[in-house]
Amino acid sequence: MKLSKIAKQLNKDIKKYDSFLILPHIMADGDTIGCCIAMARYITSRGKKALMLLEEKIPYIYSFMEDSCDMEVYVPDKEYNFDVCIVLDTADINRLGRRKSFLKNKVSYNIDHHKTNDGYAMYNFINADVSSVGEIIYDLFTKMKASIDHDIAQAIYVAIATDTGGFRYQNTNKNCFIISSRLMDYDINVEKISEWVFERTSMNKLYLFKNTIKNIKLYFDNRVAISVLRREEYMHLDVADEDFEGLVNVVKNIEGVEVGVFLRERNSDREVKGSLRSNTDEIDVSVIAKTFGGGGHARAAGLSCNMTLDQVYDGMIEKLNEVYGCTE
Ligand SMILES: [Mn+2]
Repeated sequence: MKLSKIAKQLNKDIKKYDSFLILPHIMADGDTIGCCIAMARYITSRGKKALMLLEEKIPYIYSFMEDSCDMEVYVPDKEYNFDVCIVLDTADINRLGRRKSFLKNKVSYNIDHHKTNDGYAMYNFINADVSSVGEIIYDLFTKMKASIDHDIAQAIYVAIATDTGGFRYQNTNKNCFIISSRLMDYDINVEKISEWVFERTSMNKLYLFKNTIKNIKLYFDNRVAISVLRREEYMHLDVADEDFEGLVNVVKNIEGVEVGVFLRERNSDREVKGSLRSNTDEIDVSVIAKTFGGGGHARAAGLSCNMTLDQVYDGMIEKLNEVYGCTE
């Protein structure tokens, strides 16, 4: 569907229906959170009910936006009454976790920028050429002639800024800057947002960084860097999924490294979560992630699977060996 069609349809549905459920993906990041807040707040400003329903507690670094809209953590067996369901930045319906059944028999929207998105909703808009869903939401709101306020502008800015790694990643484009400059008209405080989202390091995170660096191994003439964290290394800390975010950059940013991989055991030693980054157009890491049930973008992909860390590690080396030849 074209964006102008989605805009028209959504305008119609906001007029027609009373209650909206806005869903971010599991282990929510800045893009999905920012977009959901912007959407929920906008719908509320039109006099309708909108609830942002998260799978897990909002990560601390985004908690400064908590009051921008109605938000809750999903409670099993609780009754949620709504007419329309809007899913943002979610490549795959399974990335909704326990909330995926909400789409059944409902008017539903799926707005995303992952090329692997198969269009699981009633109305789908997928554009893999943009930096973030934040970019799409801004363009959508413009087409809808939506009125924006400070909190909506701030949320869209967070979405774009985080998915582009602070306007540093390859997906950063002209439109990111054009949109952000327009958002500045709403007096958003870039310094405050950056401090919350990018700058501070908790003691726990420092510890994770230290171990991630310690565990780095280089392969294939230093073109591949892999690091891991095992449960025994961090179980004694009060850490959440969000604390592991960005650790993959430690391996990605090593000079000369083309592929950076970060793997960790999650809730058991048979549950692995991984992040993959590519610094070259020659290697599409989403293809590698896919062989472990994951997905994502060519330069940034992720996976989550029920295998041991060693199994994933060895499988990963094997996959990379296909690309880099058998010197290791
Ligand atoms: Mn995104």
